[in-house]
Amino acid sequence: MKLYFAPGACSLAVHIALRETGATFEAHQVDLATHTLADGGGNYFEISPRGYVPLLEFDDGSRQTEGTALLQYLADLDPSQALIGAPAGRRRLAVTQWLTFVSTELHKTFSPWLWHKETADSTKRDAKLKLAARFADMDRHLATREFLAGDYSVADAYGFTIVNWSNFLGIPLSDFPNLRAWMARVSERPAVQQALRAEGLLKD
Ligand SMILES: N[C@@H](CCC(=O)N[C@@H](CS)C(=O)NCC(=O)O)C(=O)O
Repeated sequence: MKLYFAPGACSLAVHIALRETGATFEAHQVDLATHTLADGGGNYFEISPRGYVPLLEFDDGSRQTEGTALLQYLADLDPSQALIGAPAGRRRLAVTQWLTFVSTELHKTFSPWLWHKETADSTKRDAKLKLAARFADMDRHLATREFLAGDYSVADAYGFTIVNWSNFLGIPLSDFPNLRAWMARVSERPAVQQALRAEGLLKD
């Protein structure tokens, strides 16, 4: 498998899941400012017509996108399904609920601001207010739990990736101690450390 990623982008969640499940993969870096491949400058739109990461390319050359779908697929490759839970089970429902929450309530509130610094101040203000309300929800939820859906899951990898964008945009998490403790717990996982290091986001 090949993973197309950009450092710290939402593709980091898929990168983490690949490492958590021990899958064999090659990582190909994309420059999202120019939509070119970092290793050779090829046009990324020829690989991903929307120009988005993450994208997984399989050994037969077929390509699939949409982070939440890729995370569920990768979690299911592990026979234990520890990162997602059994089909039709309550844990599966909780994990997919949190994946959807992260995608629709957090990810798409942060972007396009994250990728377009010229975003109007009024839009940034609205985004910050909505994110603060959602972070407060998560903080309450995490007051009595270590992870979003019981044990660690792909929802935590995705949530960590997106909440981490607060650092890039200078959004303080000081009002959310349980959220910060959860971020720290997720960041300590060896697969997360490896993915952050491989993307150049952690220095020795
Ligand atoms: N619906 C896609 C969205 C992916 C997405 O927003 N990717 C961003 C990085 S986090 C991107 O590649 N942006 C580049 C662009 O907008 O040109 C998914 O959930 O996987």
